[in-house]
Amino acid sequence: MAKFSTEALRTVALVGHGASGKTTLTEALLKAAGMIQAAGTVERGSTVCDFDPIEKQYLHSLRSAIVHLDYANTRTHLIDTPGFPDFIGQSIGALDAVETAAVVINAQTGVEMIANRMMNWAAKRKLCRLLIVNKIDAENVNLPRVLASLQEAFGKECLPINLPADGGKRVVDCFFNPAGESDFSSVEQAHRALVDQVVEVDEELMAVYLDKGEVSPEELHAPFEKALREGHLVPVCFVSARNGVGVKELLDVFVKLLPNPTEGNPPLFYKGEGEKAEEFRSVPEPKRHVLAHVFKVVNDPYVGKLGIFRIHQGTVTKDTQLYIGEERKPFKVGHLFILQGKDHVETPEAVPGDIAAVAKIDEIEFDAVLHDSHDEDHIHMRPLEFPTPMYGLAIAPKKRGDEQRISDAIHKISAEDPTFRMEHDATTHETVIRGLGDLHVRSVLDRMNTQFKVEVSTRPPRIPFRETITAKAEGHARHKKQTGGAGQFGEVYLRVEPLARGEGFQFVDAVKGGVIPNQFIPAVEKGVQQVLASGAVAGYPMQDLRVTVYDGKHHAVDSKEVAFVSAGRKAFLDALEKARPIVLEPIVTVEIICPEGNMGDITGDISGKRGQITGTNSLSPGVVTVSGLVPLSELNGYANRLKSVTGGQGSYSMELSHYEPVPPNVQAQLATEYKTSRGQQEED
Ligand SMILES: Nc1nc2c(ncn2[C@@H]2O[C@H](COP(=O)(O)OP(=O)(O)OP(=O)(O)O)[C@@H](O)[C@H]2O)c(=O)[nH]1
Ligand SMILES: [Mg+2]
Repeated sequence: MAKFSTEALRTVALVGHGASGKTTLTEALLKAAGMIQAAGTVERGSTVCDFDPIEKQYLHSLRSAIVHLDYANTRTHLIDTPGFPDFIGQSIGALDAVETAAVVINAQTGVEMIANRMMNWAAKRKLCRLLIVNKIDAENVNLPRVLASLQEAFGKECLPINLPADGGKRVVDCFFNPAGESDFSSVEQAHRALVDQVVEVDEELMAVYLDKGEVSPEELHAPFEKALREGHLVPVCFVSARNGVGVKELLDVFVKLLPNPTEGNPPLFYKGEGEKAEEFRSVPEPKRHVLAHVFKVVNDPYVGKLGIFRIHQGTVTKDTQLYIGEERKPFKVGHLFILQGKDHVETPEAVPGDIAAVAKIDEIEFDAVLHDSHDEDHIHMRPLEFPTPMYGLAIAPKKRGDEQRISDAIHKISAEDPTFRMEHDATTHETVIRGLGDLHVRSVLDRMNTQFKVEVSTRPPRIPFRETITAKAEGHARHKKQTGGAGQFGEVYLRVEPLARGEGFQFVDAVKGGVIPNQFIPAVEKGVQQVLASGAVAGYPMQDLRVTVYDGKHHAVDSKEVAFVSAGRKAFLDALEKARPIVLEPIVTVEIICPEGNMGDITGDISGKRGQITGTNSLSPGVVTVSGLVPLSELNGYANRLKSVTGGQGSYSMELSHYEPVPPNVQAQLATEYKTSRGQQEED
């Protein structure tokens, strides 16, 4: 197998809205680079990237897939990602493995929600960005309008690097050889606009350009990379993944214009934990110590666990010993792979910029840093912000005795997917799985069924309400016990006060003069925490408050941990009674995709559910997205409701936005339910 140096590598994530054509485009690129004989189609389930049986059934990518294109002495590692909002976690993860985010735009529909989010995400993480307008062959597309809307949405730095010509039968180059006519604007003008934009990042070249009126493509290379890196230029190119127009030209853009790993912005790492962590950037040199980041983990039914990582620094071979995070013992790589969809190809070595994989190393987890020396212990990559999954279903095994197998399956699935989780509610004994939408959770249930051979029944889960306080108050308690031998003594004074929404819980030790000795402060906090977990109104965990312990008493002989735990708990309960506690409910942002004809019903329905519509958007001809803010409790059973309103054509996803107080009648009802259930428990 040919070897590629770091300079000969490119890394690109294809991101963008569902059905914009990313998987089809990957297929066209593989074909154009000579990696496959013929391009498959999503409809026939014959693509390299949508290889999973569930993907073939849904006609959507559900997971990111990795391929490589060897073309013109360059290897491009390409990640095809899902665009459906339910599976956005996979796209976010992929952005951590690449220099360039290539955002695919469907020419039929223009800028859509996920494209928008990905452009912002990529900018925030300082990735180079490329816009690819796909489906230029489709009927009723207005390409000048699409280009204008890209500039409106993402700025004047979005400039075409090629343009459709001959009625969309080919594209003309606007950068290297600007000649000929395009379908809708001047090639010469497009070329000028590009050069003007690029020279702005290089004063010397700007002077030459103003003097001579022209600069060569070679002179432009370094400033071009700089402009990409600084977000000063976002090239736009046109393709039809279906008939191949512009695909070879896109490959040339990858090879000639996209940054190699030494030309991109190196990613941010941290060494150390918490506030003491120091920032640093990896250096993409093959001779340095290894730093690789696991951005994806797959449990493959045939090869077992596969850890997929991007190498940011150093060289990995089959003989390399790698540590996983802080583990003391290394593992030997043994077999090193690069991926082509579901196929693994063994490779002798991987250098900075490579995306590679190892199989059957059980300790490898998503987001782990792999390294080859203890000098690199305690290194983490800047954390990714994944949406909080809110769409939940309570599950129970269909067959008795399946509990363990279900729990194993769910652990494997949630280890792959940071937007999927399982919770066990100790008060209701419910096991709840949570994802970003019904399609997401349904796909997990399908996978449990087909891959892990377990079946579960489902029902709507209890809502994760929270509690907080609305007033400042003071609390006091003395714990004193004198039974036979040594006694127990502890006394605590504390203050509670509300914090802003989302600030969580703070515990402050303001005790002066050692009236509560230092070693007992954790005991006081423990007592407070016990109450925090079970709430003051209706049995829900409390948040957004501060507890300050400011006074107390101890006894030289009788003070014990248990005494301060108990005094802390009682003092906190005392304060809560006066602090006007309330119940908070989760408010979620929902994105509903439905046929245009159902839009009126959907928006009316949302408004009737104490919800608020925040926007509507046309997705593709006849299909719209409706966005809104709705209390989660109002969405129980919404999947069925949407199914009946839209005749099965609708789907929705949601993520946590914030918490808000529930209306007084709901609070009263929750408090009563809680009291009744407690009463019953005591009787039992
Ligand atoms: N006319 C036309 N249709 C295309 C083109 N590219 C893709 N399609 C069609 O668009 C639909 C969606 O294509 P996919 O490749 O699955 O889109 P995707 O972006 O991977 O979708 P997700 O995986 O859901 O994010 C399919 O029916 C394709 O055949 C194109 O260039 N022209
Ligand atoms: Mg796809």
